[in-house]
Amino acid sequence: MATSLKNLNDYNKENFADISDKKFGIVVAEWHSDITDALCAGAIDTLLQHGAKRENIFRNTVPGSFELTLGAQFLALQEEIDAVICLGVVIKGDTKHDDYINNAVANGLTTVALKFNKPVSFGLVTTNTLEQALERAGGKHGNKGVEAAAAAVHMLSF
Ligand code: RBF
Repeated sequence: MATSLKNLNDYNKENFADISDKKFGIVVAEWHSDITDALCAGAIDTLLQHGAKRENIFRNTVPGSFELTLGAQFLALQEEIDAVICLGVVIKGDTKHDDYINNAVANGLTTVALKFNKPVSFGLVTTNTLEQALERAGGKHGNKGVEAAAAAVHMLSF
């Protein structure tokens, strides 16, 4: 699906299942919210393009990316939710906070997916700079929200 320097919407949609009755929970971190809002817009557009109904897409916010895991768990617990899409941006700073957050989110979301047996997408943009994050939220490196939503739809077709 994704490769560098490519705009990333060239996955094969034809094999995807009908998602017109599927319900999606989206969890959006509020840190760098201008960027996470763009990721979320890309995710929602993608779900709609694949046939999801707007009223079946539920957007929730959490303070920061570290909280994506618990937000995902709250949603995955709800029986009617078929898949969860998690979106955040973590930018490297002077300390190792990014490592701790990124690893916690990757491990946490994996655990939630396996515990609830539901797709939980990892839409966490982890970059060295703000510019690199913008490039991945509708810029020259595509929109990782689009990819996270497409991954959820793909997994519902498994
Ligand atoms: N949350 C993000 O979503 N992106 C960040 O880049 C980010 N940087 C942080 C840097 C530091 C030093 C700390 C302490 C937190 C940061 N957070 C960031 C917030 C984190 O995900 C979480 O919301 C808070 O630590 C509260 O649990």
